[in-house]
Amino acid sequence: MTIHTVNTTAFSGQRPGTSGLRKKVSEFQQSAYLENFVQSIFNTLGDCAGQTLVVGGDGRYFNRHAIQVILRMAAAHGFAKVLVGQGGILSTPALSCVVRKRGASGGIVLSASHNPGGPDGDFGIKYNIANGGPAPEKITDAIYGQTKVITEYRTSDAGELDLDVIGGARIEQMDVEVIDPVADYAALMGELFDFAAIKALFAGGFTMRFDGMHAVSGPYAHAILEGLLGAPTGTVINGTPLEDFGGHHPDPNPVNAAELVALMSVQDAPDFGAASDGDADRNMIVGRGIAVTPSDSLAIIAANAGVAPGYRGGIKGIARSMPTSTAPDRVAQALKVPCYETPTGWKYFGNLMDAGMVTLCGEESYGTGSSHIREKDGLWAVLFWLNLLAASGKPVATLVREHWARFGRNYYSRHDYEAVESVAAEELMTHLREQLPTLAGQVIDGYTVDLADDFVYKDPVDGSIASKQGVRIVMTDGSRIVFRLSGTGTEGATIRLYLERYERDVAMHDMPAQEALAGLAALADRLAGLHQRTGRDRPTVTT
Ligand code: VG1
Ligand code: CO
Repeated sequence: MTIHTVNTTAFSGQRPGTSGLRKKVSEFQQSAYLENFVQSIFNTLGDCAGQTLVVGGDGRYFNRHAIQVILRMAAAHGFAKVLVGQGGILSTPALSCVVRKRGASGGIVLSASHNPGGPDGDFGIKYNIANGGPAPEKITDAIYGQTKVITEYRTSDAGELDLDVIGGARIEQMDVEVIDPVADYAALMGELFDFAAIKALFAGGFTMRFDGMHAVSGPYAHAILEGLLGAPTGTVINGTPLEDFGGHHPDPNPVNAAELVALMSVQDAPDFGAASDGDADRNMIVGRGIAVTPSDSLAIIAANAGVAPGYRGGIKGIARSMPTSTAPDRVAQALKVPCYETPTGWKYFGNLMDAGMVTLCGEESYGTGSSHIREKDGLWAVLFWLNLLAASGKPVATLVREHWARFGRNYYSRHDYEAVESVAAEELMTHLREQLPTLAGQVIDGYTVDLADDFVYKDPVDGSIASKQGVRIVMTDGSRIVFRLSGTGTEGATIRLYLERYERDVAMHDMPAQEALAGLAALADRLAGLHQRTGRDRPTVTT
């Protein structure tokens, strides 16, 4: 085995987005494309000697190859040890858990999350810091800076390592430990939730379907739900990770997990349904005949946190991404704890959790989590709901309705316009930004605009500033229109329009969400010239 320095040329466009670098697999397959990015991470870290790194991914196409490349390069940079999940598998939350539990200096997550996989699909890579969470912008900016000036990378010429057998190996002077991808994570879940109560629930005939969407949550769900909690075999469906996710979008929302939603709509539907995404950090919660919006789910979890042993002492605060509905804010107010509004992307929650300022975090994009790790956590949310269902004895629909009756209902929807021509999308945002200074105070379609701005976040812990995080138009009655461009797409631009309307009156809680939001959607279209500029008469996906 020898360590080599290889000459290379920089690639343009290796800027990490909302959650790491995501590109088409074909782009990653270009010679040295992955190596350049990994070297840029290591260059940013500086001296890696003696450090421990955790590596794993969601099992999608290119995952195994990427891990071999990273192992050889880590060995060439003097890492003392790399922990890698068996078969190259580690869900994003499990990787966060392992980094924290084993005191690693960081981790590399290989995933494009909810984006499709396979040779024609997407791949992704993300660096997580020692707290187990996504690297903050300061670091991702530095990595990007390195990708632009890179001229060489260092690697070992060692052969392929067998990732399928648990145990130790060595590359150059570096120890490699292939670990059980589920064990540490499952143990942590057992500390947070009342497993005895959930076990008793299943023993009593409670039925559930968990849709793994052929992605990485399958092994975790099999082991925890069907193994530790005694749910009958067959509770977990699509539970074997496939390199192409069976050709589907592993995105747990009512559109892409339509099969589960249909299953939950029939008369003898299971009591509870849930799904998770490509890398298992997202979750969808479905009751009999009701899909819970992620914003409501966060609010309901916050309002009932005390049912789970890990949260009995109460929560310190909540943080939600700006486009997420304000339902959690109302709970925070009732609990007399702070609620922080951050830009989109889990990396902005890390500082707040590290500083002990918040316990629960969430995003409208089916992401919920807590300070037990530093990533959003799909199965964690599902286990929280199971704990709540066991403790309350009430069905999902009743819990949701009671929550609305107490706090009011935040009608909510996100409209995505995917693969729009980038120039048209940028122009739309510019057009909106130009109107911002004059919107406040205007009365449009019966709404009075209270605030109109392009969201700027000042991190209360380190004072760092993130600007241009989305155009928001907030009405005096709490209704909101938010526009931003996606930072995870790999084709053209994706425009996201977020709509929210608050209804205190219980008599008004029964409308279909799209109907309740139709007026705001029309207003948003008019302000942005959405349909005219994109040439589309409806969104690609509505959730
Ligand atoms: C999307 C979501 C965002 C989420 C991000 C990563 O980003 O909107 O809330 O944090 O995906 O989630 P964007 O920039 O496309 O809107 V995951 O599960 O794809 O890592
Ligand atoms: Co994900």
